[in-house]
Amino acid sequence: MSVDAKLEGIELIRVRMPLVSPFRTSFGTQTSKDALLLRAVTSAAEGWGECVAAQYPLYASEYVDAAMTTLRDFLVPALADLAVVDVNLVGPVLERYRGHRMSKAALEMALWDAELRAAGTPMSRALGAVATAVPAGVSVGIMDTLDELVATVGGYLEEGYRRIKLKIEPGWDVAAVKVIRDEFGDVPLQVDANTAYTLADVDQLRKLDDFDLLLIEQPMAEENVLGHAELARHLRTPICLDESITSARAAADAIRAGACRVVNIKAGRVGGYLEARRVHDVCRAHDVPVWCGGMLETGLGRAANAALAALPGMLLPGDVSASSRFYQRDITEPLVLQDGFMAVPTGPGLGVTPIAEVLEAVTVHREWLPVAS
Ligand code: OSB
Ligand code: MG
Repeated sequence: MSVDAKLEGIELIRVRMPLVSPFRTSFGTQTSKDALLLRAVTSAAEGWGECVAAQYPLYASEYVDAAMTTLRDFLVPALADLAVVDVNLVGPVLERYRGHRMSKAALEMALWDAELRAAGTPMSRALGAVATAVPAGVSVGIMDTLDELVATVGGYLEEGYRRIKLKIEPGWDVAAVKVIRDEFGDVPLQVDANTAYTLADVDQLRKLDDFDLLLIEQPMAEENVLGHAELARHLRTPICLDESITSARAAADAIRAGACRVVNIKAGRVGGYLEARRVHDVCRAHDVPVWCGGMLETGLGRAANAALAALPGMLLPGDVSASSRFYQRDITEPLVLQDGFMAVPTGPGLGVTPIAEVLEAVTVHREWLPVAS
Protein backbone atom coordinates (compact mmCIF):
# COMPACT_ATOMS: atom_id res chain seq x y z
CA MET A 1 0.00 0.00 0.00
CA SER A 2 2.70 2.52 0.87
CA VAL A 3 5.09 3.99 -1.65
CA ASP A 4 8.04 5.71 0.02
CA ALA A 5 8.02 9.17 -1.50
CA LYS A 6 9.95 12.32 -0.61
CA LEU A 7 8.32 15.71 -0.40
CA GLU A 8 9.89 18.24 -2.77
CA GLY A 9 7.78 21.27 -2.00
CA ILE A 10 4.40 22.89 -1.63
CA GLU A 11 2.86 25.41 -4.01
CA LEU A 12 0.42 27.88 -2.47
CA ILE A 13 -2.26 28.91 -4.95
CA ARG A 14 -4.67 31.60 -3.92
CA VAL A 15 -7.89 31.78 -5.89
CA ARG A 16 -10.88 34.11 -5.86
CA MET A 17 -14.19 32.76 -7.13
CA PRO A 18 -17.48 34.64 -7.42
CA LEU A 19 -20.45 33.10 -5.58
CA VAL A 20 -23.65 32.46 -7.56
CA SER A 21 -25.48 34.57 -4.96
CA PRO A 22 -24.48 36.44 -1.79
CA PHE A 23 -24.26 34.19 1.30
CA ARG A 24 -25.40 36.03 4.44
CA THR A 25 -24.86 34.73 7.95
CA SER A 26 -24.99 36.32 11.40
CA PHE A 27 -21.30 37.22 10.97
CA GLY A 28 -21.48 38.90 7.57
CA THR A 29 -22.29 38.68 3.87
CA GLN A 30 -19.98 36.92 1.47
CA THR A 31 -20.11 37.54 -2.30
CA SER A 32 -16.92 35.79 -3.36
CA LYS A 33 -14.77 32.99 -2.06
CA ASP A 34 -11.06 33.32 -1.37
CA ALA A 35 -9.59 29.86 -1.21
CA LEU A 36 -6.04 28.80 -0.59
CA LEU A 37 -5.10 25.66 -2.49
CA LEU A 38 -1.98 23.63 -1.79
CA ARG A 39 -0.21 21.51 -4.37
CA ALA A 40 2.16 19.04 -2.75
CA VAL A 41 4.88 17.80 -5.09
CA THR A 42 6.43 14.50 -4.06
CA SER A 43 8.79 12.11 -5.82
CA ALA A 44 5.84 9.74 -6.41
CA ALA A 45 2.79 11.94 -7.11
CA GLU A 46 1.21 15.33 -6.66
CA GLY A 47 -1.50 15.99 -4.12
CA TRP A 48 -4.03 18.76 -3.56
CA GLY A 49 -5.16 20.41 -0.36
CA GLU A 50 -7.63 23.19 0.37
CA CYS A 51 -7.46 25.59 3.28
CA VAL A 52 -10.96 26.57 4.45
CA ALA A 53 -9.86 29.80 6.14
CA ALA A 54 -11.93 32.67 4.74
CA GLN A 55 -10.87 36.12 3.61
CA TYR A 56 -11.76 37.66 6.98
CA PRO A 57 -11.60 36.24 10.54
CA LEU A 58 -15.37 36.30 11.13
CA TYR A 59 -16.36 32.65 11.58
CA ALA A 60 -12.99 31.66 13.05
CA SER A 61 -9.76 33.46 13.97
CA GLU A 62 -7.92 32.07 10.96
CA TYR A 63 -8.02 33.89 7.62
CA VAL A 64 -6.33 33.42 4.27
CA ASP A 65 -3.45 35.92 4.55
CA ALA A 66 -2.58 34.57 8.00
CA ALA A 67 -2.75 31.00 6.70
CA MET A 68 -0.27 31.84 3.94
CA THR A 69 2.17 33.35 6.44
CA THR A 70 1.79 30.44 8.84
CA LEU A 71 2.35 27.88 6.12
CA ARG A 72 5.31 29.73 4.60
CA ASP A 73 7.12 30.57 7.86
CA PHE A 74 6.35 27.60 10.11
CA LEU A 75 4.32 24.68 8.87
CA VAL A 76 5.88 23.92 5.48
CA PRO A 77 9.47 24.29 6.81
CA ALA A 78 8.57 21.83 9.59
CA LEU A 79 7.89 19.19 6.94
CA ALA A 80 11.63 18.99 6.27
CA ASP A 81 11.58 16.63 9.28
CA LEU A 82 9.34 14.16 7.43
CA ALA A 83 11.42 11.17 6.39
CA VAL A 84 8.71 9.98 3.98
CA VAL A 85 5.32 11.21 2.82
CA ASP A 86 3.04 9.51 5.33
CA VAL A 87 -0.14 11.25 6.47
CA ASN A 88 0.22 9.83 9.97
CA LEU A 89 3.46 11.77 10.46
CA VAL A 90 2.07 15.17 9.46
CA GLY A 91 0.12 15.93 12.65
CA PRO A 92 2.98 14.96 14.98
CA VAL A 93 5.50 17.04 13.00
CA LEU A 94 3.26 20.15 13.14
CA GLU A 95 2.05 19.65 16.71
CA ARG A 96 4.52 22.00 18.42
CA TYR A 97 2.93 24.95 16.64
CA ARG A 98 -0.24 25.96 18.48
CA GLY A 99 -3.56 26.36 16.76
CA HIS A 100 -3.74 27.21 13.04
CA ARG A 101 -5.82 24.12 12.51
CA MET A 102 -7.16 25.12 9.10
CA SER A 103 -3.62 25.60 7.79
CA LYS A 104 -2.51 22.28 9.26
CA ALA A 105 -5.56 20.54 7.82
CA ALA A 106 -4.79 21.85 4.32
CA LEU A 107 -1.22 20.61 4.49
CA GLU A 108 -2.23 17.20 5.79
CA MET A 109 -4.87 16.96 3.04
CA ALA A 110 -2.36 17.74 0.28
CA LEU A 111 0.18 15.21 1.52
CA TRP A 112 -2.48 12.57 2.06
CA ASP A 113 -3.82 13.09 -1.45
CA ALA A 114 -0.29 12.67 -2.86
CA GLU A 115 0.25 9.53 -0.81
CA LEU A 116 -3.10 8.04 -1.80
CA ARG A 117 -2.68 8.86 -5.49
CA ALA A 118 0.72 7.15 -5.46
CA ALA A 119 -0.85 4.09 -3.83
CA GLY A 120 -4.00 4.16 -6.02
CA THR A 121 -6.26 4.30 -2.95
CA PRO A 122 -9.40 6.46 -2.73
CA MET A 123 -9.60 8.75 0.30
CA SER A 124 -12.97 7.26 1.22
CA ARG A 125 -11.39 3.82 1.61
CA ALA A 126 -8.45 5.19 3.59
CA LEU A 127 -10.89 6.96 5.94
CA GLY A 128 -13.02 3.90 6.52
CA ALA A 129 -16.07 5.23 4.70
CA VAL A 130 -18.94 2.82 4.15
CA ALA A 131 -21.47 4.63 1.94
CA THR A 132 -21.02 5.09 -1.81
CA ALA A 133 -23.27 8.17 -1.89
CA VAL A 134 -24.38 10.58 0.82
CA PRO A 135 -27.64 12.53 1.21
CA ALA A 136 -27.15 16.18 0.33
CA GLY A 137 -28.18 19.02 2.61
CA VAL A 138 -27.97 22.70 1.80
CA SER A 139 -27.17 25.72 3.96
CA VAL A 140 -29.44 28.69 3.20
CA GLY A 141 -28.34 32.23 4.04
CA ILE A 142 -30.29 35.01 5.68
CA MET A 143 -32.40 36.90 3.13
CA ASP A 144 -33.94 40.35 2.88
CA THR A 145 -37.50 39.00 2.82
CA LEU A 146 -39.41 35.83 3.72
CA ASP A 147 -40.69 35.65 0.11
CA GLU A 148 -37.11 35.48 -1.10
CA LEU A 149 -36.39 32.73 1.44
CA VAL A 150 -39.40 30.67 0.32
CA ALA A 151 -38.38 31.00 -3.34
CA THR A 152 -34.79 30.00 -2.58
CA VAL A 153 -35.69 27.00 -0.42
CA GLY A 154 -38.30 25.93 -2.98
CA GLY A 155 -35.61 25.93 -5.66
CA TYR A 156 -33.30 23.75 -3.58
CA LEU A 157 -36.09 21.27 -2.79
CA GLU A 158 -36.90 21.06 -6.49
CA GLU A 159 -33.24 20.31 -7.18
CA GLY A 160 -33.56 17.38 -4.79
CA TYR A 161 -31.83 18.50 -1.59
CA ARG A 162 -32.81 16.22 1.28
CA ARG A 163 -32.36 18.62 4.17
CA ILE A 164 -32.56 22.37 4.60
CA LYS A 165 -30.46 24.39 7.04
CA LEU A 166 -31.51 27.97 7.67
CA LYS A 167 -29.01 30.50 8.93
CA ILE A 168 -30.61 32.45 11.79
CA GLU A 169 -29.88 35.48 13.96
CA PRO A 170 -31.99 37.63 16.32
CA GLY A 171 -34.72 39.12 14.10
CA TRP A 172 -34.51 36.28 11.56
CA ASP A 173 -35.41 33.08 13.36
CA VAL A 174 -38.94 32.01 14.33
CA ALA A 175 -40.63 33.75 11.38
CA ALA A 176 -38.16 32.22 8.92
CA VAL A 177 -38.65 28.71 10.32
CA LYS A 178 -42.43 29.14 10.42
CA VAL A 179 -42.74 30.24 6.80
CA ILE A 180 -40.68 27.24 5.65
CA ARG A 181 -42.80 24.83 7.71
CA ASP A 182 -46.01 26.48 6.42
CA GLU A 183 -44.86 26.26 2.79
CA PHE A 184 -43.01 22.96 2.72
CA GLY A 185 -44.47 20.84 5.53
CA ASP A 186 -42.28 18.33 7.33
CA VAL A 187 -39.12 18.67 5.21
CA PRO A 188 -36.01 17.84 7.30
CA LEU A 189 -35.11 21.25 8.71
CA GLN A 190 -32.47 22.67 11.04
CA VAL A 191 -31.03 26.08 11.93
CA ASP A 192 -27.54 27.54 12.44
CA ALA A 193 -27.00 30.65 14.59
CA ASN A 194 -23.20 30.93 14.32
CA THR A 195 -22.98 32.16 17.96
CA ALA A 196 -25.52 34.99 17.54
CA TYR A 197 -27.44 34.37 20.81
CA THR A 198 -26.85 34.36 24.58
CA LEU A 199 -28.62 32.70 27.51
CA ALA A 200 -30.73 35.87 27.78
CA ASP A 201 -32.43 34.73 24.53
CA VAL A 202 -33.72 31.48 26.01
CA ASP A 203 -37.41 32.46 25.66
CA GLN A 204 -37.00 33.28 21.97
CA LEU A 205 -35.02 30.08 21.30
CA ARG A 206 -37.69 28.01 23.10
CA LYS A 207 -40.21 29.13 20.46
CA LEU A 208 -38.23 27.07 17.95
CA ASP A 209 -39.26 23.95 19.89
CA ASP A 210 -42.68 24.10 18.16
CA PHE A 211 -41.23 23.34 14.72
CA ASP A 212 -39.67 19.88 15.08
CA LEU A 213 -36.24 20.98 13.99
CA LEU A 214 -33.53 18.34 13.66
CA LEU A 215 -31.23 20.58 15.69
CA ILE A 216 -30.10 24.09 16.47
CA GLU A 217 -26.44 24.63 15.59
CA GLN A 218 -24.08 26.72 17.72
CA PRO A 219 -26.55 29.17 19.26
CA MET A 220 -23.94 30.73 21.56
CA ALA A 221 -20.23 31.62 21.73
CA GLU A 222 -17.49 29.17 20.90
CA GLU A 223 -16.06 29.14 24.44
CA ASN A 224 -19.48 28.92 26.11
CA VAL A 225 -19.67 25.13 26.34
CA LEU A 226 -21.20 25.09 29.83
CA GLY A 227 -23.67 27.77 28.74
CA HIS A 228 -24.85 25.41 26.01
CA ALA A 229 -25.34 22.70 28.65
CA GLU A 230 -27.51 25.16 30.60
CA LEU A 231 -29.46 26.15 27.47
CA ALA A 232 -30.01 22.48 26.64
CA ARG A 233 -31.94 22.10 29.89
CA HIS A 234 -34.49 24.62 28.58
CA LEU A 235 -34.88 23.34 25.00
CA ARG A 236 -36.42 20.25 23.45
CA THR A 237 -34.61 20.88 20.15
CA PRO A 238 -31.20 19.15 20.22
CA ILE A 239 -28.20 21.45 20.36
CA CYS A 240 -25.46 20.77 17.81
CA LEU A 241 -22.03 22.35 18.20
CA ASP A 242 -19.86 23.58 15.33
CA GLU A 243 -17.44 26.38 16.34
CA SER A 244 -16.91 24.93 19.85
CA ILE A 245 -15.68 21.56 18.59
CA THR A 246 -12.02 22.18 17.80
CA SER A 247 -10.73 18.64 18.44
CA ALA A 248 -11.75 15.15 19.48
CA ARG A 249 -10.92 16.14 23.06
CA ALA A 250 -13.22 19.17 22.82
CA ALA A 251 -15.96 16.88 21.48
CA ALA A 252 -15.51 14.47 24.39
CA ASP A 253 -15.68 17.34 26.89
CA ALA A 254 -18.75 18.94 25.29
CA ILE A 255 -20.58 15.62 25.28
CA ARG A 256 -19.65 14.95 28.91
CA ALA A 257 -20.83 18.43 29.89
CA GLY A 258 -24.21 17.83 28.22
CA ALA A 259 -23.63 20.76 25.86
CA CYS A 260 -24.62 18.96 22.65
CA ARG A 261 -26.57 15.95 21.43
CA VAL A 262 -25.26 16.29 17.85
CA VAL A 263 -21.89 17.37 16.43
CA ASN A 264 -21.00 19.11 13.15
CA ILE A 265 -17.63 17.86 11.86
CA LYS A 266 -15.44 20.07 9.69
CA ALA A 267 -11.95 18.81 8.97
CA GLY A 268 -10.50 22.33 8.72
CA ARG A 269 -11.89 23.38 12.09
CA VAL A 270 -10.33 20.39 13.89
CA GLY A 271 -6.94 20.36 12.12
CA GLY A 272 -7.42 17.73 9.46
CA TYR A 273 -9.31 14.73 8.13
CA LEU A 274 -7.57 12.36 10.56
CA GLU A 275 -8.69 14.40 13.57
CA ALA A 276 -12.13 14.69 11.95
CA ARG A 277 -12.31 10.91 11.94
CA ARG A 278 -11.28 10.89 15.61
CA VAL A 279 -14.10 13.35 16.38
CA HIS A 280 -16.44 10.99 14.52
CA ASP A 281 -15.15 8.02 16.53
CA VAL A 282 -15.51 9.75 19.91
CA CYS A 283 -19.07 10.82 19.08
CA ARG A 284 -19.99 7.39 17.78
CA ALA A 285 -18.71 5.78 20.98
CA HIS A 286 -21.13 8.06 22.84
CA ASP A 287 -24.02 7.43 20.43
CA VAL A 288 -23.90 11.09 19.42
CA PRO A 289 -24.89 11.47 15.76
CA VAL A 290 -22.55 13.55 13.62
CA TRP A 291 -22.80 15.19 10.20
CA CYS A 292 -20.32 16.76 7.83
CA GLY A 293 -20.21 20.55 7.76
CA GLY A 294 -19.13 22.71 4.85
CA MET A 295 -17.02 25.83 4.33
CA LEU A 296 -17.95 26.80 0.76
CA GLU A 297 -15.26 24.45 -0.49
CA THR A 298 -14.16 24.17 -4.09
CA GLY A 299 -14.46 20.74 -5.71
CA LEU A 300 -11.30 19.62 -3.89
CA GLY A 301 -12.66 20.10 -0.38
CA ARG A 302 -16.13 19.09 -1.55
CA ALA A 303 -14.78 15.72 -2.75
CA ALA A 304 -12.96 15.14 0.54
CA ASN A 305 -16.09 16.08 2.49
CA ALA A 306 -18.18 13.60 0.51
CA ALA A 307 -15.73 10.89 1.60
CA LEU A 308 -15.84 12.04 5.23
CA ALA A 309 -19.64 12.19 5.13
CA ALA A 310 -19.66 8.50 4.16
CA LEU A 311 -18.35 7.37 7.59
CA PRO A 312 -20.76 5.12 9.49
CA GLY A 313 -21.51 7.60 12.30
CA MET A 314 -22.63 10.33 9.89
CA LEU A 315 -26.28 9.77 10.73
CA LEU A 316 -27.64 13.11 9.52
CA PRO A 317 -27.36 14.73 6.07
CA GLY A 318 -24.43 17.16 5.91
CA ASP A 319 -23.81 20.53 4.30
CA VAL A 320 -22.56 18.44 1.40
CA SER A 321 -24.01 20.19 -1.61
CA ALA A 322 -23.31 20.31 -5.34
CA SER A 323 -20.65 22.61 -6.78
CA SER A 324 -23.52 24.61 -8.30
CA ARG A 325 -24.77 25.61 -4.82
CA PHE A 326 -21.98 28.20 -4.71
CA TYR A 327 -20.17 28.19 -8.04
CA GLN A 328 -21.09 28.70 -11.66
CA ARG A 329 -17.83 27.06 -12.59
CA ASP A 330 -15.93 24.94 -10.07
CA ILE A 331 -12.17 24.46 -10.45
CA THR A 332 -12.63 20.68 -10.69
CA GLU A 333 -15.17 18.72 -12.68
CA PRO A 334 -18.38 19.74 -10.90
CA LEU A 335 -19.75 17.58 -8.10
CA VAL A 336 -23.40 17.07 -8.90
CA LEU A 337 -26.61 16.04 -7.17
CA GLN A 338 -28.02 12.66 -8.17
CA ASP A 339 -31.50 12.11 -6.81
CA GLY A 340 -30.65 14.18 -3.73
CA PHE A 341 -27.35 12.39 -3.11
CA MET A 342 -23.72 13.20 -3.73
CA ALA A 343 -21.62 10.34 -5.03
CA VAL A 344 -18.51 9.56 -3.01
CA PRO A 345 -15.57 9.87 -5.43
CA THR A 346 -13.95 6.55 -6.31
CA GLY A 347 -10.67 7.63 -7.95
CA PRO A 348 -7.32 7.62 -6.14
CA GLY A 349 -6.90 10.25 -3.42
CA LEU A 350 -9.55 12.95 -3.61
CA GLY A 351 -10.70 11.53 -6.94
CA VAL A 352 -10.86 15.00 -8.50
CA THR A 353 -8.17 17.35 -9.85
CA PRO A 354 -8.24 21.04 -10.78
CA ILE A 355 -8.82 21.79 -14.45
CA ALA A 356 -5.73 23.80 -15.45
CA GLU A 357 -7.48 26.52 -17.49
CA VAL A 358 -10.21 27.08 -14.91
CA LEU A 359 -7.69 27.21 -12.08
CA GLU A 360 -5.56 29.67 -14.06
CA ALA A 361 -8.53 31.95 -14.64
CA VAL A 362 -9.32 32.33 -10.92
CA THR A 363 -5.75 32.37 -9.55
CA VAL A 364 -4.63 35.64 -7.96
CA HIS A 365 -1.32 34.48 -6.44
CA ARG A 366 1.09 31.54 -6.69
CA GLU A 367 4.11 30.81 -4.62
CA TRP A 368 6.50 27.84 -4.56
CA LEU A 369 7.86 26.71 -1.20
CA PRO A 370 10.65 24.16 -1.60
CA VAL A 371 11.08 21.68 1.24
CA ALA A 372 14.74 21.02 2.00
CA SER A 373 15.51 17.54 3.26
O1 OSB B 1 -21.39 27.62 10.27
O2 OSB B 1 -21.64 25.91 9.06
C1 OSB B 1 -21.27 27.08 9.19
C2 OSB B 1 -20.18 28.38 5.81
C3 OSB B 1 -19.08 29.16 6.17
C4 OSB B 1 -18.73 29.28 7.48
C5 OSB B 1 -19.49 28.62 8.46
C6 OSB B 1 -20.56 27.82 8.11
C7 OSB B 1 -20.94 27.73 6.77
C8 OSB B 1 -22.11 26.95 6.36
C9 OSB B 1 -21.95 25.86 5.37
O3 OSB B 1 -23.20 27.13 6.83
C10 OSB B 1 -21.88 26.30 3.96
C11 OSB B 1 -21.55 25.18 3.01
O4 OSB B 1 -22.46 24.46 2.62
O5 OSB B 1 -20.37 25.00 2.65
MG1 MG C 1 -22.24 26.20 11.56
